[in-house]
Amino acid sequence: MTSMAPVQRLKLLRELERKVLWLSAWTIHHANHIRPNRDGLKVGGHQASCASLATVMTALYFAVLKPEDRVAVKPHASPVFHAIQYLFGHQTQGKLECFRGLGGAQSYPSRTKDVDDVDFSTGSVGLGVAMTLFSSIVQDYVRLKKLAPAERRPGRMVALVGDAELDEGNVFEALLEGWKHDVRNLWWVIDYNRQSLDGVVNDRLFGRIGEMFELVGWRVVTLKYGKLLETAFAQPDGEQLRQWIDACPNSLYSALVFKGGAGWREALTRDLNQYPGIRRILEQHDDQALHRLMTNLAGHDMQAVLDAFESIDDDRPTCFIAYTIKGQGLPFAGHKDNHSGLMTLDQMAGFRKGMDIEDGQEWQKFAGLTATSTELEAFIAEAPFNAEGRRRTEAPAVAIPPALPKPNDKKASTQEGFGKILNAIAAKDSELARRIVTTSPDVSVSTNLGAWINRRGLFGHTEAEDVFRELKVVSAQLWRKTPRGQHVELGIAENNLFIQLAALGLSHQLFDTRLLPVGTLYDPFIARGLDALNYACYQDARFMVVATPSGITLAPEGGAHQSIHTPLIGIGQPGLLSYEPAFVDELAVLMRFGLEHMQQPKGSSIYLRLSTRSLPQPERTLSAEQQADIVSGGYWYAEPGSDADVAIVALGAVTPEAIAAHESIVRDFAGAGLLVLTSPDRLHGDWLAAQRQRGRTAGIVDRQPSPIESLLAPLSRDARLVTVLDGHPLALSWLGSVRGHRVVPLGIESFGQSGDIPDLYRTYRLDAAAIVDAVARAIS
Ligand SMILES: Cc1ncc(C[n+]2csc(CCOP(=O)(O)OP(=O)(O)O)c2C)c(N)n1
Ligand SMILES: [Mg+2]
Repeated sequence: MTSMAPVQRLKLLRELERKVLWLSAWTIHHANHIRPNRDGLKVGGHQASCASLATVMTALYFAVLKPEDRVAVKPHASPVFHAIQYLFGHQTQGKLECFRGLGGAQSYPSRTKDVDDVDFSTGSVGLGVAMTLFSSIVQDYVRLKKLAPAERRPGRMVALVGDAELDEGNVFEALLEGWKHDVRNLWWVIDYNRQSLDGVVNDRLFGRIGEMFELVGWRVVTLKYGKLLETAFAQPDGEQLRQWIDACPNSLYSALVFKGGAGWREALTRDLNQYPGIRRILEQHDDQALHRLMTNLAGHDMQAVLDAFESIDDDRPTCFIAYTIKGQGLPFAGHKDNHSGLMTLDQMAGFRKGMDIEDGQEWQKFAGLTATSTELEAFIAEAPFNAEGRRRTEAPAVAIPPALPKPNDKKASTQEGFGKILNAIAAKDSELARRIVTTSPDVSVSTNLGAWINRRGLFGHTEAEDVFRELKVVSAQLWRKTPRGQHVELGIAENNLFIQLAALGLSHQLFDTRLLPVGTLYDPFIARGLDALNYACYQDARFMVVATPSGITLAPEGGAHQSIHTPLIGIGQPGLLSYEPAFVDELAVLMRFGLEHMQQPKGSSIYLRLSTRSLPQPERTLSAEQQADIVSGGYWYAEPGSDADVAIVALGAVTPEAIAAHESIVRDFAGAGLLVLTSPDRLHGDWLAAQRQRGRTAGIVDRQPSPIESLLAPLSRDARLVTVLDGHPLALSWLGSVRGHRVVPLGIESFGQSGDIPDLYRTYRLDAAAIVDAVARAIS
């Protein structure tokens, strides 16, 4: 590669750019027009959005990127990505033919579903962009601590960003956080095609974008005009042409791009005819040439793109604003409605002809190009990006000790327990302690991470002393930043928390070293970052999220901070296993399990819903069997008699009320049981899995009951269940379907209000009396 003459390299890259444009458009066309359509539904794909990034992506993947770089591709440029991987030999024709079909190349690049080396999944606009920023923090975190293999070079975290993505607030939340953390090795390439989904992006907004990046310390490189236009500007009166384009509103420019040569001629004649130099330019260009000139933006000028990328040789974060045309080279270029536009059969036939591709040669890698296959193959084989083979790493798991230290307080909340368990881990120098990294959006102290941070310190690129400590102002909290620190403190932005966790939770695959990320936030604010949480899980990132306080049990803090439906999120969110322990000994078991489960190939992330309510702790030493029950989702706190007619089922902080209610009903219902659950999510999932398994093995042997089926087995057929949790009752009401028991579900269905626990539990019918009432109702 290095030996190749620049002219030759440019020539080959231009050829590949044509091919990438062709393949992306053809992949979409094939899925929509050639592959049989069985359900009449539009398949879709974004030919125009692909076209605007063809030059930039060709330059990056075939010339600029190195194996250590990691890229988030704008979601709707997925076919461009797959086309490039196809040329590299990492993607198959079969999967391209099946684009957007089952098992085919994905609509939007997916780490877990695509086979061709996707670094970051994208889809929900804005999130992939932020993901690169938080990954750069992780890269520095592992590098400064020397956790990654010594030979690993720092890579650039690259986002290919649609201009309309910059309307997503999470991008700016991330930018600010990145500035605070002094992020490095970050490239954001903005595909400035001036169009979004519905129309043309706002001129006023974009006038400010560059300044915003500069404000937070980024270098801004604008790729505005290509070499043809620059040459025209250098001619007499050329400056008038530059000023005209500079002042041209986005909507007019886009419309003229669509109209083509005649449109440009008419507009320029109207506005600039008084300049002899402009008249000369108009005379020298026929319509086709004039169109080529006027659309010669730098984002489509291979040399300009290469120059811009290759001019950067430091690690300062850089924003490239690449002026492009949505649909460049396609019949609907520039049209404001082109976002989901697909070429018609006729348009595709014309486009194919223009590409010199014969009927039947559509998937051939080099059909229609002028360079020989040998030249192109050799060039592709030498792309620096692939120099080290497979880029995804798989760092080994960290061994978790058989038991975590367990605090022995007689009364405690699960939140305190969490803080103490982490503190005890922090106190020892172990591999486990070294690998845990915590993060929180300005609620570290109030979620009990304080002791951990005191011992392990805050993470920062450079040493920063705790000023309060230096000035001898007494504080329980040490706030010293060092590269050795193991807590990444974030500002209040739950989106950032979840994307930071996503990045930390992929360290074993992105940066070849295992981290055990633990993030804390208030339970209600999971909803604030929910799309980012979903995004993290979608990528199969592995972390533990600890949400506390939860429910109405935080009592005096009132309605705004009460979480009601988070237990349903815990059940409904794939890739996230949720637990809500009542007692600290359960929590210790679950944290241990979670840290291990997070690292299993078939594991997942973990969500612990905790509480600030201090509960009397049971005096017990959990046997191995009890520990296994806690992990599988629940256990009989009070065993039911055989053929019992009633049982109370409790989850989390309201367990003492269930215990009290149980004590009072056993007088009347001797065999009544009390089932304490730790995870409706786990029980529900295993119940469904057992049924599916049975479906598959029907008639053979496997009648293995799932844990909840075994738990409910001792009850009589028509026993009644009263379920209770500090959250939406639906989280437990499904238990009635397991064995056909009737359920009276208690829980929270409306916004709460402030109060103390006795008042609130009475008002929302979670107290012992309400549970006893519900039992009476159930029985009658
Ligand atoms: C969070 C989210 N909201 C809405 C969408 C639907 N959507 C997909 S692309 C798009 C517009 C993208 O415009 P831009 O980023 O400028 O990309 P272009 O197609 O112009 O390249 C929208 C609204 C989405 N993918 N994600
Ligand atoms: Mg756009």
